[in-house]
Amino acid sequence: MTIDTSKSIEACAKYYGEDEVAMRDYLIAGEARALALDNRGPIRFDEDGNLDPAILDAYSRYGFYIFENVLDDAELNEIKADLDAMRDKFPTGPESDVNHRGEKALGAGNKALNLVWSKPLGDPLGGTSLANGRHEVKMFEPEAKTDTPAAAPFILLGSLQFSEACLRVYGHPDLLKVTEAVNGKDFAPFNEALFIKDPGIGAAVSWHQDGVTHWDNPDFDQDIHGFNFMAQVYGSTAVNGVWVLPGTHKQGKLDITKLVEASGSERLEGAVPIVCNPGDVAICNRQLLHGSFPNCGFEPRVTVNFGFHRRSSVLGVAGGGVHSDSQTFDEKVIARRSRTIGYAIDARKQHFPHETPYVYEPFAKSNETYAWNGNARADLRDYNIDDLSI
Ligand SMILES: O=C(O)CCC(=O)C(=O)O
Repeated sequence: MTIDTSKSIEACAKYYGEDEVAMRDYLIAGEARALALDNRGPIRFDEDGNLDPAILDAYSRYGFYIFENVLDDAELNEIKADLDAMRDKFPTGPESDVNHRGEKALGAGNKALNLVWSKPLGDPLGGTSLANGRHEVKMFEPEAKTDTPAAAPFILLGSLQFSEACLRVYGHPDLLKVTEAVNGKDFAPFNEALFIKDPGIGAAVSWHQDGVTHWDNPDFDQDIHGFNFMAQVYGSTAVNGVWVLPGTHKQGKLDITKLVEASGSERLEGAVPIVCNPGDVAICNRQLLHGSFPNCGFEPRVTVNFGFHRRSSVLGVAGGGVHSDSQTFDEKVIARRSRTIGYAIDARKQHFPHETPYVYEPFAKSNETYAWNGNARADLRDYNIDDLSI
């Protein structure tokens, strides 16, 4: 790990009042435990192009794995430039449709939800019925400094329509090969988002498991709710990163309230942070118990989040209604939603002509082709209405 978190850990712990020492010790111990796990390294394939089984083993054991150095500095700089451009278009606040220059804001007039805000260092989901009530417990909400803005940008949904650099990450050939190794060659999309955790204001995401649909499915297994890739633009640390409880993706639906009670606080025993350098991409099982504390440190985190499912997990299934209005995901909906994969592969091919582009089997079989151009850009508007939310 190249990020020195010692100053941020001290600063963060101070926000926790009488729990200062407990929080500091928890962050330090969690970071050490995370770095001792054997679940990180470059994406490795054998001569036949199959993902190294040791990676799949570790992913299966812990429920997450960190692929190191997937995005180089040039690609990260392009993402950062897009982030700057998007922020320039952010509405001035939660109820606003205009940016700081009074121009139409990013996502204004869209049907689907885009930018979600929080109070600084808040936990907008914890202990509420939002997102199917899956965030059972309210995290401690530290008092932000007085000079912070009234609202903090938190999650940007439907992100591929706003950033070509993020679209190109979505079409990354090695990540898509990892996807087929986990979900099969006919994998289907889930959703895409940016998680924005600005220093001193970035909000918490309370402990939760993502899935809402298949917990009682007779065919339930550890991969039935799919996974998320979490590409790190600035890195991810014990202070600002997602924490996970390794192995819980195999344990069915957990009683989070009980776990918090048993640990005596939201500092769940045995949990570890997903520690990444800039350019690393974590894969995180959606059933793994996970969450993040508010960012009380000095380093920013922006996660380029995008997930995939097995086709059998979504085909014919009634959507859970968390990321999009509920609808039954028939072949037509899945095909429509999958156009993001086609556009992403072509956008990446145009930008990185030296790479071998990923071949997505469902398109190869149906002879569908997708070109990334002005029409495609317009076609992506509101694409997230069809997020395959399960
Ligand atoms: O990035 C975060 O803080 C939370 C991510 C998360 O909860 C998710 O991807 O499901």
